[in-house]
Order: sequence, then C-alpha cells, then structure tokens
Amino acid sequence: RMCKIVLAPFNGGQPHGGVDLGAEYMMKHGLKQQIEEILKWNTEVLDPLNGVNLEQLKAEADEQEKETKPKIKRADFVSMANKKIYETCKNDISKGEFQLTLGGDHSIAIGSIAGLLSRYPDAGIIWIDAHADINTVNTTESGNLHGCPVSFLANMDRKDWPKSFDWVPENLLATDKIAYIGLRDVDAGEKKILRDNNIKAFSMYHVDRYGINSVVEQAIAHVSKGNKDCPIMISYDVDAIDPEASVQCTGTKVDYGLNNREALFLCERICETGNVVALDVVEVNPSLGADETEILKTVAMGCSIVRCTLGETLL
Ligand code: DIR
Ligand code: MN
Ligand code: MN
Ligand code: MN
Repeated sequence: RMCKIVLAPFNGGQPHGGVDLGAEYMMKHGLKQQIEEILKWNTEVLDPLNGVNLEQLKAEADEQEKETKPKIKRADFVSMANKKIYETCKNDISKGEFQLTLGGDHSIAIGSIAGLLSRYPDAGIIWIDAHADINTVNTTESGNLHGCPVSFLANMDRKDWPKSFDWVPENLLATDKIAYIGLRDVDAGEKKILRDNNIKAFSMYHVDRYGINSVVEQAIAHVSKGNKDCPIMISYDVDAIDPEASVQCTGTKVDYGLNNREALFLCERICETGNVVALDVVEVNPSLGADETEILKTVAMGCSIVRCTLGETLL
C-alpha cells in the first residue's frame, strides 16, 4: 500500500513561530522509515509549499496588517498555502492511497480535507482536539485561522469570507459527517454553533463518563451513517493530548486531556475498521519545548499517532 506524505510546514494560522517545524521533526525522527520498515508500506513525499518563501510572505502580511488591522489574520497567506495543499491532495493522491498530512498549524486542514473530500465526498471526519476549530469569520475572537478550519470546510458564513478563499469548493463538509473527541476549551460562539447544528462532540467529560472505547465507537458510527465501508479521515491536533502525559510542545496547551493510551487507542480502533483513508497530524511545535526531552516526547507522540493509525499495534 502507498502512503503519500504531504508536508505542510505552515504557521500562518496562529501566532507562534516553530509549528512549521513539526513536519521536519517528525520526518527526522524517522517517520518515513518507520512507515516503510515497520508497516511495510510504500511512501512518497509530496511538498506543496516547496519553493514558496513562507517566511517572507508572512513578514509581508504582518507588516501590511499592522496598519489595516483586519479581523481575520493573514487571510491571503493562509488561503494561498491551503490552495496549494488542496491541489496536491486532490491531484497527486489517488483513491486507495493513504493521505498523511504533517503540519503545520491546524489551518492546513482546510486544504487537506478539501482535497480528501474531492476523492471521497462522503468521507466522515473525526476531529481530535482540545478545541472545536469551528469559529466562523464572524465569531472568532482571536482572528487566528487555525481556530476556524471546520467552519470553512462547512461553508459557514461564506458570504463574509475574505475574498482570497475563492478556491474552496462549495458544500464540502456536511456538519453531520464530523465528530469531535477531546474537547475542553471551546469558545462561547463555538458552543452555540455546535448546539445549533447538532454536531456530535465528545468532550473530555464524555471520555470520563463513557470511556474512550465507547466514545470512539459512537464517533465512528455517527460519521459512517450506517455505511460499514464509509471512508474515515482523522484530523489530529496533538493538543488533544494531556501536556503532562506527553505533549508539552504545542501552541495552545490545555490541561486535563487524553492520556497516552487513550490518544493512541482511538487511532488503533479507527484503523481496525479498515476504512481510514487519511490523517492530519498538526500543531507539533518543537520550538516551544523547555528541553530536549519535551521536544522528543511530543515529536515521538506525533509519530506514534501515525503508526497506530496505519496499523502498527494491531496483531
Ligand atoms: C481559539 C483557540 N478557539 C481560537 N483555538 C485553538 O483562536 O479560535 N485551536 N487553539 O487549536
Ligand atoms: Mn487545538
Ligand atoms: Mn484555546
Ligand atoms: Mn486544532
């Protein structure tokens, strides 16, 4: 089987530098070799942002926005990068090949998921995160687009979008084809969106109340809508995982998250369905580590998420 590794070293969707290094650190940790040698998959690396001067474009955007102070930060920059990620995922990956996207911040899921849905329009998305990332251009308090990708994919408040997002296909993600796991820091506006649209969301409360096994089962059933062959994508923000357990190096840490086994179990179970077609691993930020051990633990967890999703730990 073929795993296409899409590098998305992009940090423009949030304020911290360094999250662009996540992909490189996971690759340096040996992720490609692990996929080939342990899992016996073929791999190919795709690099949609290769040749784009990201540092310069970001600096230019920030310079300009010092004066204009727009509500949505770096919209053109985020749009441009995601358009490239989208086109690569759409054009350079075939049905039957696994789409693995390594961030970067979570705004890159606009491109990766739009690309995946071009091949599998009925795919279910399981979004693992401390945050719901469903702010619209009208509800966002921070203006950071990594807090908004789900609303873009679901075409919410489209008439108010920055014009540069004209490439996002219409009617992409139905709000009943997504389920969240791990939530514990959701903005008031997002809670209203989740409620109004009756979106399936399992917070840490539900993980404690029902256990991760039941929660994952319900999430799979919800997004699959009774189709036992429904393609499933995982979009995994590592801040879903408890900082004390392993993930210190991420931009918006929130206490009391998934423990290490819960974090990997859900990947194993979704893999076991035989229907997982894609994975994002995002928000690994090596520059936020206090020491080498913290960086290693976070990066290693990112790699473990990939291997478990591809089946390493199933017998
Ligand atoms: C917050 C934080 N809800 C926002 N979102 C984060 O900026 O919209 N997502 N940190 O990962
Ligand atoms: Mn998050
Ligand atoms: Mn937050
Ligand atoms: Mn996120």
